[in-house]
Amino acid sequence: MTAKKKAQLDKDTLVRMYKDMCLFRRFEERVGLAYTKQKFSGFCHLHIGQEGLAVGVQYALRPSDYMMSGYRSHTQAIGKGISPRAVMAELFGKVDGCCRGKGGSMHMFSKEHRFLGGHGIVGGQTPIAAGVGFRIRYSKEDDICVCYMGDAAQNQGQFYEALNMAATWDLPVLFIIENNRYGMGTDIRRTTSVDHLWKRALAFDVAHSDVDGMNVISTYEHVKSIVDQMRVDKKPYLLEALTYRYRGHSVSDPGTYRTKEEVEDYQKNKDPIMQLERYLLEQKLATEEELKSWDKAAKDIVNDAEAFADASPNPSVEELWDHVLAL
Ligand SMILES: Cc1ncc(C[n+]2csc(CCOP(=O)(O)OP(=O)(O)O)c2C)c(N)n1
Ligand SMILES: [Mg+2]
Repeated sequence: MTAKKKAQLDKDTLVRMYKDMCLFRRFEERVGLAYTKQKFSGFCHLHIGQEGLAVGVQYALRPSDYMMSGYRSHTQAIGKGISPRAVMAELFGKVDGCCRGKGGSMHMFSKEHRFLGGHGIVGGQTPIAAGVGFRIRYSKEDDICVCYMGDAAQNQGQFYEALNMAATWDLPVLFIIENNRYGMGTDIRRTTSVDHLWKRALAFDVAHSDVDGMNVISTYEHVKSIVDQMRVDKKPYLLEALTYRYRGHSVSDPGTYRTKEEVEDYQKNKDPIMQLERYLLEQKLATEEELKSWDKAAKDIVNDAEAFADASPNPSVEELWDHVLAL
């Protein structure tokens, strides 16, 4: 299966995409700041730089589709419908968080929004996604399950088991490798034998391609055509999305494994928000003032989310063992 048919985007959708990318960036910037202010502790992995992919994919889906991801998934969860308030409160370990404060940064989850984690075990979401794909097939639905993973996660054995089962049983799972070129401080070229990660699909005869994940429009158009086809074919697909994270792997990262120039090159020349900004201005779909006001509106949403999370109470001691699986 190839993904050739292009989907057209109207002005309203492009503007909403822009607003969402601003929200995602501002949200993560605030999360980073809140961490340094010790409003929460533990792990914290920011998605800054990768917004074009999150938004492009989200717009290609419908609410009944499933999504799961790794631990860099605060804003993917928001894109899937969990409110910024509930995600921020979850980060702060508060009772109004989407997991009542018991999941934290790596474990955003909402059955209602079909966002099935937030997984801290690298690659751990991939067999679960195959299970969700099986459920969709068993129920004869035409939803799909998007399963994000990192470039390092695709070296995990369980991913190959999941891909094999998905291919053998025709499970509608769209595996998306967020290739941001590094797994913690390790360059992907030091750990992977292939030059393109989509080649991993060849072993299982799974349809595959790559996409420029820094460009929200290309991502949307490409993923939309894949998803539309998957609803008919009901087979898995492996997409390698080329992207880049600006911040460290987590909040404690000396960043010695890459150069300042490399990071700056992405920020100055390939930034997803900047690319859409230019497009909107060139096409006269927005003015400078409008762009600024939309970014300001994004900051307002983040202010509201943080104030909400600050005010939300800690879970009570009495509910310590509620919603916890103890075997
Ligand atoms: C099974 C397992 N092995 C190792 C780790 C430690 N670890 C956490 S993140 C990470 C790197 C993952 O990188 P990648 O998949 O590229 O995702 P990214 O952080 O770039 O989004 C590793 C090795 C883990 N959490 N789980
Ligand atoms: Mg990576």
